[in-house]
Amino acid sequence: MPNEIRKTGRILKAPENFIEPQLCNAITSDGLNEERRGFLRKSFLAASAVIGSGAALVQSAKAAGFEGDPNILVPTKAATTLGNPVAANPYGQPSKYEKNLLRRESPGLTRVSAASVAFAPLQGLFGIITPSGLHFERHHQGWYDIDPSTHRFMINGLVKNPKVYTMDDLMRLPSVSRMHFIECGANSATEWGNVAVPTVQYTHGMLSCCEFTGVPLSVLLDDCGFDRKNGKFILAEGGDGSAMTRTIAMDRALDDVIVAYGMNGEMLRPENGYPLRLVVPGVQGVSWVKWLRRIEVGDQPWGAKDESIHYVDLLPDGQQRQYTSIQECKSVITSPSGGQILLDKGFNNITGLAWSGRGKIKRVDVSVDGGRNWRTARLETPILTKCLTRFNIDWNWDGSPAILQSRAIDETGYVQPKIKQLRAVRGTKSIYHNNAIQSWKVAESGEVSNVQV
Ligand SMILES: Nc1nc2c(c(=O)[nH]1)N[C@H]1C(S)=C(S)[C@@H](COP(=O)(O)O)O[C@H]1N2
Ligand SMILES: [Mo]
Repeated sequence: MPNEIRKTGRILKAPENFIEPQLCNAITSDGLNEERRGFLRKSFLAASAVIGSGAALVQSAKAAGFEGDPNILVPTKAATTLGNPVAANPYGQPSKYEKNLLRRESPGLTRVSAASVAFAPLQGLFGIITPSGLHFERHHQGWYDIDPSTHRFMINGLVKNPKVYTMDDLMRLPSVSRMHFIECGANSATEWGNVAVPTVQYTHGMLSCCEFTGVPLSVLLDDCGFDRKNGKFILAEGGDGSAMTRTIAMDRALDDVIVAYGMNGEMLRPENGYPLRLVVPGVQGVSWVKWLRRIEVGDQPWGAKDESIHYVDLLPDGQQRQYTSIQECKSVITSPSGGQILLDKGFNNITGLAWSGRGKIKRVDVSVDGGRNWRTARLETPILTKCLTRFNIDWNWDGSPAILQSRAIDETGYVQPKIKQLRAVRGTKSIYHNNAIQSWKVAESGEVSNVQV
């Protein structure tokens, strides 16, 4: 890494990551208020001053004839004492210095009893896998920690042998492990109305990506002898009080849907459907039914409440788009992103995520001038189908205002649209399926904010 990068490449994390949660009250849907902004800048400067005081050490290290990194010479506590014993934390936890990297409720949304959403802190995550404890949460009626020994899963309807499975029954069957993203259909909903919530956590944080393990649904449907002629749809039903049911077409059900119990190498977390959830790759989150207790095979769609009243898109001509299940190709720059601050001109890595419900990501372009010029970003491996793909691109910030955007293209050739293009077809009344290009404005001061261009 060239030296100048080390000297100038500093992006401060969004305020939420390093200030106490209660101070986040100052962050509203309008961003930071003036007083808070001043306070944060002062804290940044204080933090830089501490880092800067290493200069004296460099002097004495040089005097001692040491040419390398003087920090190696510091007799730190870690280098001179016995460490903590093994298994002091039998279940490992993040460092105490990371305690502010949390899923959070949006300042722009009100909670309706237990039914709410907690967003994943995309600005603080690396690579493509979401740590289980930071996976976003969306519950229509709160979450449960269901005893797996009492949980039952039934398949009925147009099948020869309706069956009820225990968790033990399921875990004896052939299993697969696959990495897939899950995105709530309402992710980026606030952008339809240009609410401009302050950070990427709230614009795009109803998005996560994990390795899921479970039994292919096709294996279970075969096991029950489903009616291959008339069985055209399945209904998935959750065990919570929200009466969450979703219709899924049979060709999709037989393709890559998983009845999953595992997430990131261990059992699902209770918030994410423990002990059983449906994984429907590429399809909006609502179909990924949690606390899954029943699948019915039928010959036509059910038109349940969550597919006839909710999760439909109101179009300008008054019609509704229904069963708009697939999450179209989308991307977002996660750093630098809203709420972060660039402290210096010079080299800054731009990084983000791209995904498509229709397959693999083929290319991501990045613009730093609001979409006039585009450069192709580096895609990091692995590049998997219906999975997040991480991209990176070099950027030398000259200190003048900039507008950062990313534009993803998937293997079908579909190009992520601008917000204006999307509005021209879909209007402004939608809540769901906003996959428009996101713009982050970098001000001369280095502050990054959410804008629409
Ligand atoms: N049983 C049940 N399944 C559910 C829900 C729910 O409230 N109850 N919420 C759905 C919605 S709208 C989404 S976006 C995803 C969220 O999954 P997560 O909480 O694991 O992120 O679960 C879906 N499955
Ligand atoms: Mo959702």
